[in-house]
Amino acid sequence: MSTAPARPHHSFQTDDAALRPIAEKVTAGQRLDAADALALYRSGDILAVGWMANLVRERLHGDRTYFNVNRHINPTNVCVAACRLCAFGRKKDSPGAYTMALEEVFRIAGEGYSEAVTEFHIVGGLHPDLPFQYFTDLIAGLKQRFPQVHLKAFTMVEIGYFAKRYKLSSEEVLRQLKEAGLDSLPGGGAEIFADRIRHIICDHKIDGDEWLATARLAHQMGLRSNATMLYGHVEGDEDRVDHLLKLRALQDETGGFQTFIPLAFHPENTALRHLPKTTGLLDIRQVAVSRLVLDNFPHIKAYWQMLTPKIAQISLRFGADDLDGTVIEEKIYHDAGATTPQGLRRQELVRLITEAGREPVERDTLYRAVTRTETTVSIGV
Ligand code: V47
Repeated sequence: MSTAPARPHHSFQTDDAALRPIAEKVTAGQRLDAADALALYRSGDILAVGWMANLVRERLHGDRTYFNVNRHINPTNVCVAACRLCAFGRKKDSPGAYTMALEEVFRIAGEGYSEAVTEFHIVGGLHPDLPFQYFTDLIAGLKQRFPQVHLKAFTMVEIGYFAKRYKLSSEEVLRQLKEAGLDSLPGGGAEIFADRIRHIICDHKIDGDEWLATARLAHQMGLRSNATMLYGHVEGDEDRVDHLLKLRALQDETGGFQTFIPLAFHPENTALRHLPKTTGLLDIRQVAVSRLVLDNFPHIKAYWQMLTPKIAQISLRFGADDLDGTVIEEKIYHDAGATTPQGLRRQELVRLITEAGREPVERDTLYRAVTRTETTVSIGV
């Protein structure tokens, strides 16, 4: 397979005068402010924006591009929240509502096992009737059956709901889940922090400040997490900038975020289905702006399930250093009309990365390199 050399690069060039001072800051390793971030969103010169994001990406990671072999498990789609952005949640008596018995969760977890999964990504709806023990038993049962698999489970929104529903503090919820075997938390549920937008897209779940407070707490308790932003619906550039700056401020405080994942809104089958889908240019710009503004986040993930493998591949030259995983059986975006395949095999991820002139590195959830032979898997420390 022929691979284009990643270097040498051309020097920075742009016709957009607003980008010149930003390029100076980026080259000097200085932090960008809100006005800079807005200028990046509004610039017509996407290649210049990408050039800067790529510089930062290569400073941090060279050509290394991460992926993992994971499996998503969504134990229930029953949800009290009814977010307008979501096509996945169901009221408990509605057609299509499901809740897995724990044995079913364990069976499904085992199905992808021959692919040597290193991570289970577990998120679900806010179910009003399950006891808290369902969740602690789910984590403990998976840990017992698959001790080498990292359990990345429950968004800040689920943690907040468990606290409210079971009348526990968020700290106690996290403590019990951690004791059961929870290893880290995914980045979902952040959406857009600004109240005005949150009221439109997801009125009935924790607000932006609570999301951030829960992430802070998790990090203080030694749990790493990711962070997301849902873009391409009713938010404006200012709302995106506000979201990114709030995440950056919290990361300055805790250092607990590993990866930022911009999530492109999929309108189909949601209450916002009249909205258009995001365009390729917006997707790529969002990856680049994220890389430039979130200077303290180690990784920017181009989640191929959301972006399509084609856009995710291109974004590897616009700031992203991670493609996420093989993701066997994804439901949340496929319910919202995603047409991407449900899972990509390892070799296909490797091909996407190599053809982008990058070096594929299989990682575990904590970004340690995974080495495989025919019969063994070992994780570097
Ligand atoms: O929070 C829901 C989003 C998120 C729709 O941490 C939708 O590694 C688009 O957070 N269109 C959950 N998006 C997924 C998530 C995630 C994914 C991959 C990796 C990681 C990680 C986290 O999905 C929700 C919400 O923002 N979502 N409905 C929709 N119609």
